[in-house]
Amino acid sequence: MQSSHEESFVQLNSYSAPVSNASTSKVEVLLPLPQKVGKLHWLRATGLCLAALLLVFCQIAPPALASDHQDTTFLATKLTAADLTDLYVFESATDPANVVLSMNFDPLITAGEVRPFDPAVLYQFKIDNTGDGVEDLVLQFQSRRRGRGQSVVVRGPGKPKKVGTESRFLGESSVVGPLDQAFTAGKMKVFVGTRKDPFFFDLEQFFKIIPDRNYLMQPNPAPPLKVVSFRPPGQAVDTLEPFNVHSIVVELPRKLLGTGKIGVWMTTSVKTPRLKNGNYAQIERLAVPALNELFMDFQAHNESNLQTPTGDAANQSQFIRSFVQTIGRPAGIADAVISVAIPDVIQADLSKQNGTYFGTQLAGNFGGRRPKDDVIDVTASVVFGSAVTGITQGAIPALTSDNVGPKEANFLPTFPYLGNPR
Ligand SMILES: [Ca+2]
Ligand SMILES: [Ca+2]
Ligand SMILES: [Ca+2]
Repeated sequence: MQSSHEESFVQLNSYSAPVSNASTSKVEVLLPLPQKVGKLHWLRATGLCLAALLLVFCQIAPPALASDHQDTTFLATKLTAADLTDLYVFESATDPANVVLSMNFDPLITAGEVRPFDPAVLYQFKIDNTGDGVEDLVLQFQSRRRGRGQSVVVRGPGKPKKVGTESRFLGESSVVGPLDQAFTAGKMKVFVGTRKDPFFFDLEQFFKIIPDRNYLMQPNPAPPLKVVSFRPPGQAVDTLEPFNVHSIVVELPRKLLGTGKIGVWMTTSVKTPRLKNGNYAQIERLAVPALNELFMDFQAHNESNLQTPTGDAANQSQFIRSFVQTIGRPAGIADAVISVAIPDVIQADLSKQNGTYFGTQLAGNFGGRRPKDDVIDVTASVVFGSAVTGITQGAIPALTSDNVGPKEANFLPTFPYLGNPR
């Protein structure tokens, strides 16, 4: 934990090129493969011990959660404001000509907690409308002042002065608005404030299934896995139910972003002494939910956060292939995941309606991701079931749903769509 922390901290301050461990890091044996059934009793015993350890650990440590919550030790402990959790891209409920972008960050805000925004962090939606994985438009947000009287500065959408992992402010005029109430910025409706975290997931059980995804369990414990099912309905728990999150929600005319297919991702950036030019340096990026958390070694998150979608085909695909192989499923499963989720951007088709998750790629509709989409079940059904490929070999039906779904009370039917905070 300590070394990972220091590594992240060094990278924030110096942005030394991260050392790639991608070729050597492999997902450990996470699930009992068919040929290992004979060892199941041993694995179960180990699992009980590990579960007991986890229980003890959880009682002395702060909660460890994820969709992409707490995806590196540095973000979880030193700069929670830059910890991105979920990105949503969806059709407006009130105007079919509009699209909505929502970015969540700074997770695990407890009920009633008033957590300030951090003016050191630059938040950006990045939109590629030419299909090359390079942003053509950006939307920028940054809070002003510390303490009482905070406000937020909005810039864009506009053509970035610099693409990639360094950023500068857009040159065009900016709009300043209040926190925690909707305001207008040009043709956009904007909300920046605290919301109920819309993500839902039985993470407690997920960390029993794949404990090395937990930042509190680093370096990767071995041997992981013996638990091979989510909890049944009635016993499954939405671990994120008690928590709020910071959110940026923007509703704007589709035509401001493009006319056809787009890829959207989000980034957080900070100033660093390494950049003498004063540019902001990317510290996290995120788009497709559960991609990093399910397939990627925890230790690789930091490196992935410092990359751009143009590198995903080379860098991310190997983790997906390795994971699928480790759980004993055919390579066709990995091919299916890679075809819809790489590069790591939320795809949407602005010329279409009636979006469904991965619908741009699979169904020719708007695509995108709505706050109520059960992305865990969709992803788990592809990886552990036969949802997309029709491949049944090695399927693990008990892992195809976490048996937690969206709760209506956590959402709003209209802007800003995410429910009021606890
Ligand atoms: Ca994150
Ligand atoms: Ca582009
Ligand atoms: Ca679910």
